[in-house]
Amino acid sequence: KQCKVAVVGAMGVVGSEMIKTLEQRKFPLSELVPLDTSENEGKSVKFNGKDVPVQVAKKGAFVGIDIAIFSAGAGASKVLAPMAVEEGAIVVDNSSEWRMNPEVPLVIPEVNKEALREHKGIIANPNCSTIQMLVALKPLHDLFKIKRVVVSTYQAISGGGGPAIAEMANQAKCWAEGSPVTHTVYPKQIMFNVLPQIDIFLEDGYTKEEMKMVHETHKIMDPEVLVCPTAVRVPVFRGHSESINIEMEKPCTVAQARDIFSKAAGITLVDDFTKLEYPTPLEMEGQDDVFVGRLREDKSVTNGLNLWVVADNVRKGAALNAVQIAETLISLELV
Ligand code: 11C
Repeated sequence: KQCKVAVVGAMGVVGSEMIKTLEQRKFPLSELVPLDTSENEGKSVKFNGKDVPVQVAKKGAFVGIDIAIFSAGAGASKVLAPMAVEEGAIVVDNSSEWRMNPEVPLVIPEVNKEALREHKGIIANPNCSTIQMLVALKPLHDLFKIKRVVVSTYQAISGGGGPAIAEMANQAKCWAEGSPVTHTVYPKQIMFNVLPQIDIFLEDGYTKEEMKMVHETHKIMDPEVLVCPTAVRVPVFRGHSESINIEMEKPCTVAQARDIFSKAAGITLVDDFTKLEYPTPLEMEGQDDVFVGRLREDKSVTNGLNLWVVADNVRKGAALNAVQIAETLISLELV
């Protein structure tokens, strides 16, 4: 089936990557409709070598659209996603707005694509840090049942979009020139620093980003898995890394885990410490897979394992996962 696809937030970091991903994966498109705010009207995006004009995302813009992929922020999704559904589109939304709504499937195709069958018009794309963690953990959970996860993230600044990327680039420039280094996007200087804060703090001292990892894991994979998260921003442009410690019900050796990861969908194993082989965000940038390495037995607990997981947050963490959801909707004949 050929679909007419709208990308809402087409001029943003993730929206642009969505358009690139649709082109690279030869998505069965009859027409691409880039939508954005009125400020961007008249601009255009490149798609398959042609300039496609950006239209305004507003009432009436979704008539005739089969699938609308949104990356326009929670506020815009709140208003525009129901409007798009009313006008006949299926919405794949990258924001946090709809993720925990019980009527809305929250989907990582490698983990829970069957949840798509329950959709009522809106499908949510999970948070980037959850996506890469669960792509890595699901194959182990299926075989050994994970009881508890302790995860510390090392998240790239592109998670904060264009303004965050510009802020760190500017901080590097100012530092090199010897001028004062300022900040407005992040609460403190990010260049040459590490911030143990992503998003706002909640009453108990956890951040919203940390709690997304807990709640989304429960909705997507298993409500019984205990998750203890610490989300940290690091001065990396693109690619989130995660140090993950798991405790399982059944024993799993490092050799078994390596064998499982080397065969799992959406995962590339990069794990040979004797050759200094392990994934880093700089090397994995622009790639589709979730990269797993540094596999070690946790000798301090029974059935424990440590792993290091890296993925491009703009790609598998956002744009690619959304496009894969759209592809799966077509393959399951849900469009
Ligand atoms: C970050 N994870 O790295 C955030 C960005 O809920 O979609 C994505 C926020 C979200 O800053």
